[in-house]
Amino acid sequence: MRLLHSLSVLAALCAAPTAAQTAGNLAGQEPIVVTVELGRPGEHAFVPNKLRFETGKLYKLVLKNPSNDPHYFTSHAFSQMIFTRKVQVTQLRGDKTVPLAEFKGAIRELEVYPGHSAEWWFVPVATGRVTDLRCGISGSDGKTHADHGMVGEIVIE
Ligand SMILES: [Cu+2]
Repeated sequence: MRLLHSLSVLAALCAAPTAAQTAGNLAGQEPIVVTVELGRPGEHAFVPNKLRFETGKLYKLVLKNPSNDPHYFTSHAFSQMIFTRKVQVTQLRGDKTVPLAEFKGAIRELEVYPGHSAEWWFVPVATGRVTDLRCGISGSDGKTHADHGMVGEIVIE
């Protein structure tokens, strides 16, 4: 993991004297939407399990859980390479996704329950490749979902 020396990225994130102003600056940007499925019925996996982001861009990572089990999206290394703008809990009503709640501040991991989804809005601020993406939930067999292959890789360029 290597911190960027790019002044433009730092300026975009740090120049504003308050967090509210930073959020305001980012609010004007259209996010790049990336969707990851957390499991599928009978399958413990991230789909896709390789994610790629670029520093300085605003992303909306949609974490959808179409499976019958709760799942975590956990990567502590990744959480240290991004600036989180917000996390939104959403609900599908008809064909519209409606936000139910919004969280701001440093986020380390998310758990999404079966049939639901959450959106992690962030800007990557450091480059690197991390392989600690995993779901640490234990199944009835005593093994974690990660043991069953629910792991992944994240690259930030
Ligand atoms: Cu899981």
